[in-house]
Amino acid sequence: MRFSHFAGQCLLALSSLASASVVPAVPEHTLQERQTKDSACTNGPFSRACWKNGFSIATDFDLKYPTTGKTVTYDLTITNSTCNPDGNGERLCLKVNNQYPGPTIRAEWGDQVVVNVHNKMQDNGTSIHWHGVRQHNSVGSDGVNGITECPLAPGDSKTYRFQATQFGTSWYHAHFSSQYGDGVVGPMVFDGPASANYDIDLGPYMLNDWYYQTAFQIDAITLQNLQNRGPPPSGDNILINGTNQNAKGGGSYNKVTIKKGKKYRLRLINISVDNNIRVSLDNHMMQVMTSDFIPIKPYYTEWLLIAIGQRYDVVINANQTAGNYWFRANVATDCLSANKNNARAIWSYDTITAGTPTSNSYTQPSVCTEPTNLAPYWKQPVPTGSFANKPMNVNFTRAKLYENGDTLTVWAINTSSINVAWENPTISYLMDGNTSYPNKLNVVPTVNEGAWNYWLIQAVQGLAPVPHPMHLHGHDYFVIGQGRGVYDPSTAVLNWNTPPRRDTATLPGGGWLAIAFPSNNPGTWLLHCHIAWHISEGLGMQFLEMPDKITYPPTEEYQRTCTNWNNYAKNAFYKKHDSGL
Ligand SMILES: *[C@@H]1O[C@H](CO)[C@@H](O)[C@H](O)[C@H]1NC(C)=O
Ligand SMILES: *[C@@H]1O[C@H](CO)[C@@H](O)[C@H](O)[C@H]1NC(C)=O
Ligand SMILES: *[C@@H]1O[C@H](CO)[C@@H](O)[C@H](O)[C@H]1NC(C)=O
Ligand SMILES: *[C@@H]1O[C@H](CO)[C@@H](O)[C@H](O)[C@H]1NC(C)=O
Ligand SMILES: *[C@@H]1O[C@H](CO)[C@@H](O)[C@H](O)[C@H]1NC(C)=O
Ligand SMILES: *[C@@H]1O[C@H](CO)[C@@H](O)[C@H](O)[C@H]1NC(C)=O
Ligand SMILES: *[C@@H]1O[C@H](CO)[C@@H](O)[C@H](O)[C@H]1NC(C)=O
Ligand SMILES: *[C@@H]1O[C@H](CO)[C@@H](O)[C@H](O)[C@H]1NC(C)=O
Ligand SMILES: [Cu+2]
Repeated sequence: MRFSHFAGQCLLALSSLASASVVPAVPEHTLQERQTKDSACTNGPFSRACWKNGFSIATDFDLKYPTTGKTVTYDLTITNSTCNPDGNGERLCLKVNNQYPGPTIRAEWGDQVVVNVHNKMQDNGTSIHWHGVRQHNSVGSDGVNGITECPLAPGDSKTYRFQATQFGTSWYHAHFSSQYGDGVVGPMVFDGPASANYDIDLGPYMLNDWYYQTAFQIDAITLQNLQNRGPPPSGDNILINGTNQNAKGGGSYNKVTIKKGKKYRLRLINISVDNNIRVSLDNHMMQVMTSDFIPIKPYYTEWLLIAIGQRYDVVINANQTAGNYWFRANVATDCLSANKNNARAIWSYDTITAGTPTSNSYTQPSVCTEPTNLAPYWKQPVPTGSFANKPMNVNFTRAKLYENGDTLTVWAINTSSINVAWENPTISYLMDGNTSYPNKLNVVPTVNEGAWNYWLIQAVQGLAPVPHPMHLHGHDYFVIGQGRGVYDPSTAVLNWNTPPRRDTATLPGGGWLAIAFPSNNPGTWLLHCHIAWHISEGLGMQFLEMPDKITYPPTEEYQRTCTNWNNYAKNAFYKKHDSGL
């Protein structure tokens, strides 16, 4: 019955549809064919692949996206306050609109998003990055202080403007050193089609590590870490959507009520600073349908490992015996993540009395590997290229980030740790036509428009094998391969035909990550490890792409924020103490 419903409403290539719960693997299409598959069908519980006005899950959003003509506007005010998300006690918290985590930014695919950010903190600048947003022709809204803007000084405001050219789940966070670990973070949802059907959208479900010291304190310990380059301090707790009990039992669990027979879409987002998390709902398989902003061929899993910055949208079928079930978010110790407590939430069917679950966990996997079955819904092969001759070596070393400063623990890409000058962003060099970028900006040019960039990121051997979640701004890159040890072209397994595509993928501990992306987005785009301590310690570089075609931010606002920042910085109590990112 559901099947005919679906088929009747959606004219997509769904003739091989077997059941309403699973959108089947589509026949393989080339990029060109894909553009002809959009249809006029309407989105609904049984036709989530559809959207409207000729756009659908089949739309190639690199080339085409709706322009709704609608503008959604948000005001985000950042204040220095306190919070107590797990009952352990109040601590400093940099809140957004008086909330931790911050409010959800929600728009529809194709909308223009306008966000006015007001910095009402006393002692920090800020810049807000809209994680995963392509920023097509709007690099000035990418929110990376020292690269795309000067930080916003205390008391100043700035308007970010961008179009939601893709759909799905993401988050926003500050890029001012490790500030987002203290609270400047929130979810972002762009409504659009999906590759699996569901009845109810539960919205974002954020997962993160939580520390009883502030992020700036932990970061300082990590940078000064003289104990033989030892690991950073462990987190104290994990939060699920901003809450959990603490190890001593105070605080409260997040609670979700579900109805038997309904299918729920849950938007999982890892907003951690340093911990890989594995999640599971007892007795309920999760049907995974996205990786970051990319719809995938849906598959079922018991446990899902999520690295920092990554998102997975899943569908949960409430078809078990009505009862209370644990939702678990465990620290992935096999990924060398360390935290003193795991998190739980309680999911209850609406027909029973909500109470403490007695449900049992699925067996937790013990190997730290990113999910391997993330084939994009629309297959997009990548032209074969070579990775052999230009590795970017990720090294752990010690260096001075400043003249006359301490020797610090730093990460480096090819012996150079990124270290931006907040008052002199890369965009200023570009506007001035000054191509003498200092080495510490780690500027790497991309190939010309339309051609493909192939990069091998290689961990230097002999270091602690920490996995690094590598995030690229301005693109969803293609993950051509991942492996342990040193990349060997004669044995490496590369996937050119159905590579996963996303904006954050893991460089395996002591291993390599081979990525590809076409030059099609003018701007300067940060590639960095999303472990807050690691980018603070320099693990990043920027790709300068099609500089002749960059659309610059409005000059007046750009100059004003830089002037205000320079005036503030001269007398600021706290100084920059790290890469600035
Ligand atoms: C927040 O307030 C505390 C206490 O007044 C102060 O020490 C700290 O520097 C402030 N932080 C920011 C980012 O404004
Ligand atoms: C930001 O504020 C925190 C205190 O809340 C302080 O520890 C840190 O040094 C400040 N950073 C900068 C660069 O202002
Ligand atoms: C998690 O929190 C966000 C924002 O506060 C809210 O919109 C969402 O509904 C919550 N998710 C669940 C599953 O409760
Ligand atoms: C978030 O990502 C970090 C680092 O990649 C990881 O250690 C942690 O387990 C992840 N958290 C969740 C809930 O998946
Ligand atoms: C519940 O739903 C899952 C996922 O759709 C399915 O695999 C399973 O067979 C269903 N179980 C029952 C008891 O219907
Ligand atoms: C990194 O260093 C290697 C070895 O010296 C070199 O081949 C490669 O081109 C460098 N990569 C970048 C991005 O500069
Ligand atoms: C990595 O850093 C160490 C310590 O500074 C240095 O001896 C080594 O040459 C570096 N290796 C590479 C490949 O850059
Ligand atoms: C270009 O930038 C460099 C590094 O900041 C600076 O030393 C130099 O004066 C600049 N050149 C011009 C022509 O502005
Ligand atoms: Cu890292």
